[in-house]
Amino acid sequence: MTVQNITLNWDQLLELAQANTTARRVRRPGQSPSTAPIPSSLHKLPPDIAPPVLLYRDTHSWCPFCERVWFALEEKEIPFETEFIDLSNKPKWYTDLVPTTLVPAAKIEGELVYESKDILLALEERFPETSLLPADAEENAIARQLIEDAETNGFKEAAYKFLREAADPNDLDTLKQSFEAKLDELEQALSKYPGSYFLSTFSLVDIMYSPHLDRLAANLPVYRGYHIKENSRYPNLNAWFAALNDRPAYHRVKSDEATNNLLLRRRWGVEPISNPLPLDPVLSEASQYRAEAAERLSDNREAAIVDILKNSGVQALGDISTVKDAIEAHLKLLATYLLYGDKTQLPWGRVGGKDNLDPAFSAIGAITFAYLRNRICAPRDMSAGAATAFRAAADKVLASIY
Ligand SMILES: N[C@@H](CCC(=O)N[C@@H](CS)C(=O)NCC(=O)O)C(=O)O
Repeated sequence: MTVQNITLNWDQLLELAQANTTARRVRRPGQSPSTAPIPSSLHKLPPDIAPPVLLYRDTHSWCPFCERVWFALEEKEIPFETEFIDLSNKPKWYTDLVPTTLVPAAKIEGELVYESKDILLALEERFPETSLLPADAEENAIARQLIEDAETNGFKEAAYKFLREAADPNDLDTLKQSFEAKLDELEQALSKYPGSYFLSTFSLVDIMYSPHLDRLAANLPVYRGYHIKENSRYPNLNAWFAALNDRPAYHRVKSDEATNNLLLRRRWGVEPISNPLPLDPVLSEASQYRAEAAERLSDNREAAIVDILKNSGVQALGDISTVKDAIEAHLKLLATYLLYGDKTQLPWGRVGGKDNLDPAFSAIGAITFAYLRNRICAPRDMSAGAATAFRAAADKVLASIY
């Protein structure tokens, strides 16, 4: 059976995908982003009650400081609403509202709080039930100090200097040493309590560091040839990453390595020294992530097609309805392949076979896959695991159509 011979329509593909994943998003037609995650605790509220927290965050879910707040809201199981702020064109009402004009900001039961650290502490104050600060008074004081330190100890600055600053090789070595000295401090701090976290339990201290350490662990190998993960100098940090990986809330809010790597180049212009798209083979093949990727593609295909038509350059290859049909046929092929995996054979040739006489048809498919593979962004469009599975499947189908 080849994947082209499975002729499910979009509704059938969506139904099959939804039978294999519980992940869902809301559609936001005509808006950016075109879909948004559903906070996992929203269902706890009666339909006519407004959530107690409104989070203002960046449209593309790239901001590490917003990720901190989102992580805490998910861990604490607080129902919340999100207002997306376009950072390239901040609305006046937002810059009037928030003195720093930065994201994140939040309204907690109507009261405005800004600065990620202050939002985290305010959430603890208002919602003490699922606490992310230790109950023990002494440890609680240490936690508060570590939270302050995370903002002032120079770790972030040393790390991003090493990562982003164009420098000659000698400078780079000095920047690396300063970064390692700071990372050694975190490695030490992680040895103070039994268990893998900064304190005796998971806490706001872990949340303060996780978005930054995640980005660095993805970016440094590709842009500086430097590894935090699997580096024997940092056993505690590696145990910490492994412990985070067991937390469902973390998987809802984190981005994948490819998103982080593509973003660094786009946003900061840093040149990679190796492949920015390494794809974890386990995540790539995991059936629940393949189903989530297929669900996203089937449910959000209309917005995807509009985006591909507008931004990939594919329009040059024919009249709009022919191009649109070719995009759609290839997207269906990808959704089917995501769902059926190795139970099917890929086309290994032009889609549509000899009957398809339009030579542009497969070219449109190739552009569609190449564009989407780089365009998908986690967790804006789908979870990190689903984004990895999506990119891996797009690569495989792309390789098969010529
Ligand atoms: N110290 C702030 C930093 C927030 C921050 O830098 N946000 C960035 C996005 S990652 C931002 O709003 N940038 C928009 C701008 O600079 O205009 C916090 O912790 O909340």
